[in-house]
Amino acid sequence: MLWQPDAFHAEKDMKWIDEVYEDRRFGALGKTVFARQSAFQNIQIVETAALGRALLLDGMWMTAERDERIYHEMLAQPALTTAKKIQDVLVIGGGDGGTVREVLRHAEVRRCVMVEIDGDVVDVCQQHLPTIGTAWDDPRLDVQIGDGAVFVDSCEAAEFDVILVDGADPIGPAAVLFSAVFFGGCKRILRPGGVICAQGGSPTVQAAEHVGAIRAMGQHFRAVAPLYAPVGIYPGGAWSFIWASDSTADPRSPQTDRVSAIVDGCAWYNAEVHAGAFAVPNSVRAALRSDS
Ligand code: SPD
Repeated sequence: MLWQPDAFHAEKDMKWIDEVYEDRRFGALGKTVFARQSAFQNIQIVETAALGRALLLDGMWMTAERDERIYHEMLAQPALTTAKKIQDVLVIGGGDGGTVREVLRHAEVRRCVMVEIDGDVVDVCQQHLPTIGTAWDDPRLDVQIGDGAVFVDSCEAAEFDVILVDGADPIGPAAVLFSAVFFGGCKRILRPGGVICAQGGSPTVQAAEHVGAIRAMGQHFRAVAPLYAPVGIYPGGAWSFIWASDSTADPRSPQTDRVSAIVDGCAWYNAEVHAGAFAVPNSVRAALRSDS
């Protein structure tokens, strides 16, 4: 039997809010405090009982105040601590501002360009999720509203040291951000020693998409290494990121000075977490060995 909201939550008008993914539901008890249909998607802000305020796009959980730091740290910091240089950083997506916040914690970063397709997401998150996007006023940040794939094609070759792909799920407007064509474009605009890291979906609930993205990156980069972290609000709870580079740097060995510069402010990330996160589950290894 479904657990029902108790009197405390019922009085606050809290109901079950679920992301329906294929034949399963992933939910939290909460109350919708804002909803808008943008040109691209439905944007919903929910006050949850367990995780603070959260953002859903087209009914899919994107971020929540009390577990966003794990996601944003693990998307950004393994790339930022292993790239040769981190002067110029490109973030594709990431309209809640959590990823650029992580980037701009590094004093070495000179310029961070964020390209988000849906300007309404940025506006809504600035208004409703100010604890996530805390770096909007940083003068090194250049926010551009537009299609990330088109932006990549418009860049000069070797323009960025790090690219972080913080797209939504591989359905709808973000599907292109999982394609080999897109990753080929990213390779063109990365400098020697540069690193790309993309959110890679759930290794369990979205196993095919996850493995497909690893393969797509492998078509273009000499080294591809998935890494994993728990993000409780996402389908399956286990989440992935895919690190790739043409450099010979070991993805498991971060530069200690860069880690030291940011580690005290991290909720999850540290040098040991970094190394351990690159352990690849057997199910993913087996899928990568298979033909399809
Ligand atoms: N299923 C959720 C996938 C989330 C990817 N990015 C979310 C944006 C967080 N900055």
